[in-house]
Amino acid sequence: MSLTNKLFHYDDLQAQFWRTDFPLLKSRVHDKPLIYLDNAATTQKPLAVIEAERNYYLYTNANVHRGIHSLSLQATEAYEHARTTAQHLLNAASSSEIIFVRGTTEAINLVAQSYGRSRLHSGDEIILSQMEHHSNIVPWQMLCQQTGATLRIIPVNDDGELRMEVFAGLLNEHTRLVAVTHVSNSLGTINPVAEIVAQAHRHGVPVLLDGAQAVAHLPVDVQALDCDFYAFSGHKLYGPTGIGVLYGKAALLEAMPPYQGGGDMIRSVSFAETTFNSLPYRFEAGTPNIAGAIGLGVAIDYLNNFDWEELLAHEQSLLTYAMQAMSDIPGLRIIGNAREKICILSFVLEGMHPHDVGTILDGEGVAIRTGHHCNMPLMERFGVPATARASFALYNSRHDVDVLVSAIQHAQEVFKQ
Ligand code: C6P
Repeated sequence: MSLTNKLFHYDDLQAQFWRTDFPLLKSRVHDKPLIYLDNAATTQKPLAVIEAERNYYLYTNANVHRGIHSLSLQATEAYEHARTTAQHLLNAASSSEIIFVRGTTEAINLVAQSYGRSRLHSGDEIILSQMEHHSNIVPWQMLCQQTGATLRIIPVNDDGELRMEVFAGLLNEHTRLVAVTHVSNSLGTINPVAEIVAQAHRHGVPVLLDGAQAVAHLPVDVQALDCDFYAFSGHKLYGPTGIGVLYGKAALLEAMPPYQGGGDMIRSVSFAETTFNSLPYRFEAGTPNIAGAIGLGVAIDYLNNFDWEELLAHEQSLLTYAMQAMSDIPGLRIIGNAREKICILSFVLEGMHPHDVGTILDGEGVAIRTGHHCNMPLMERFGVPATARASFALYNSRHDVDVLVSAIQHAQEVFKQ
């Protein structure tokens, strides 16, 4: 890489410009400029999102779907507008297919307990993959304990890709659901989800996709994918924590029993009987995270200002640059070399525990995540207890990669002494 290339790379200049939208990225850690590379855990928030939440509480705060007073109507309108914005992000056919939840974890638990518990029986099978986050394992294990169903697992190859030939053989007349991640949070692998859905549907099996790591990095079209459920969290998409979306096909959601009981999800209640509200309210019991939903809508609007092609090109060029720079470091092993991946780099350094790497990097102002990343079965697959993980977002640049590389080299020096 020539010096000119490093200094005047177009994507880099763009990213430097984009990062000015994110106030926290101006901060210093241990008196060093913050290099934030923990975006798979949560992204930073643009000022527009922070202000949207603040303005809601300053000017519009009221409960939704309940009052006929002006503030309540305004809050309801803003909340429902956010739902339509999320519908368009996923290209769902109707806003009634968009259910606001706390995040990906709650979305998957909702499907497991509502769809799964009402339909699965002993002898039934659920297919997951070896790269699932615990949020897409534990709810299904709990369901298996409740129903007597069992889990079947799609293995991962040495590069961190799903072994699709094994998946084909796992589908059979006992399969009731496939639940896989769109993008792996540890490996960055982009899974062939359209192919997975097509294969599962040939067996009449519905598919849930965990989109937690996908939505901020790839355009998602649930109608084109034809998936049955799609889950994501707002906070990984430049939005607030505590808000997320479950998309479900209307026909499936209509046939599912409610997940939780309470206010707003009912049509009428007597001590003899309760009748339930229509979609999507039937699955939103109690006062929702109104400010969070509004903030999420603004985060999606923020992302919509970007040209997806430009964004993809930037993040892919950053990935190529980072993969090259990291593989030049002696003693560093990258875990996750899939042909299709987003800019997430998990690595281990010879003779160093990832937690020590993380601590030394923090001293240099570089924020990465270390640990099992809620992927314990995947760590076992690769024979490591933990990895260090650098994960990138639209505001990261080659400069951030350069600082990361120097910080890793510094950590190696410290450990040599
Ligand atoms: N992964 C990470 O550092 P929640 O916590 O509900 O917003 O998201 C859960 C979740 C589900 N699926 C995938 C693929 C994920 O990556 C996550 C969250 C974070 O990798 C926190 S453990």
